[in-house]
Amino acid sequence: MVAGLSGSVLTALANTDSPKIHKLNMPDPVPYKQQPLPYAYAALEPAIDAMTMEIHYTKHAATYAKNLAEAVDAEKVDASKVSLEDLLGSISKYSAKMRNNAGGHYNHSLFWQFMTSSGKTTAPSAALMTAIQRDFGSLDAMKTKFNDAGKGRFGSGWAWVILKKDGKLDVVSTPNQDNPLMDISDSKGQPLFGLDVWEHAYYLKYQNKRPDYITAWWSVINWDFINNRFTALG
Ligand code: MN3
Repeated sequence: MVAGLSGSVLTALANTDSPKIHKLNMPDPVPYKQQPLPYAYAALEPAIDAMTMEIHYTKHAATYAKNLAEAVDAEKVDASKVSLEDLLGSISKYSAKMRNNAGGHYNHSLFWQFMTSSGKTTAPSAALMTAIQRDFGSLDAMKTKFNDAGKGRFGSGWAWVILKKDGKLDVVSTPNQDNPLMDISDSKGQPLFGLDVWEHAYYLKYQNKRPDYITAWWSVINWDFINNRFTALG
């Protein structure tokens, strides 16, 4: 994973001509296997409690990775040749098991990176802030739209800020473990960052108060990672 890599390394990865690296998808392709969590379970307290993080990472996310491996095997995908991003882009060709678990594994692999220890979060870069102001009016307006997408997602799913083909940022939400890279998605684009609004992501601490979880989440957002990702996606 790319945790801890400097911006110059990310840029170098993004500029590599390897067919496995899609400049418009990821600064570094997301591996098929679950990677170590880049911080301790308690690192995101008080916004997200340690027990929620431990169960989320060791049970929920680990299961997506395990089930993805089974689907990859059963459906004869050569993971050394097909990037996870490419798989998601043609997910309509595969089973529901592949869709749910490739999405689940990919979304969580990114989600851990979208967060950082409380108090260490920074701010959007000048370039990202310019795009936010252009496409939403202000950072607060973007946050409101994102929060509404998370609150309004009925049942389980994700809220996202995506970079669309036309170069503009937008806020969307996807059901279950779908994401905007999937060919079956109503809202397509490159995910810049996103938030898990499944109950398993917040219920121990917040119970039915999903809006409180969403509000608290902004205190642990990892702008450094997102800034580098925005540069690599552009
Ligand atoms: Mn989850």
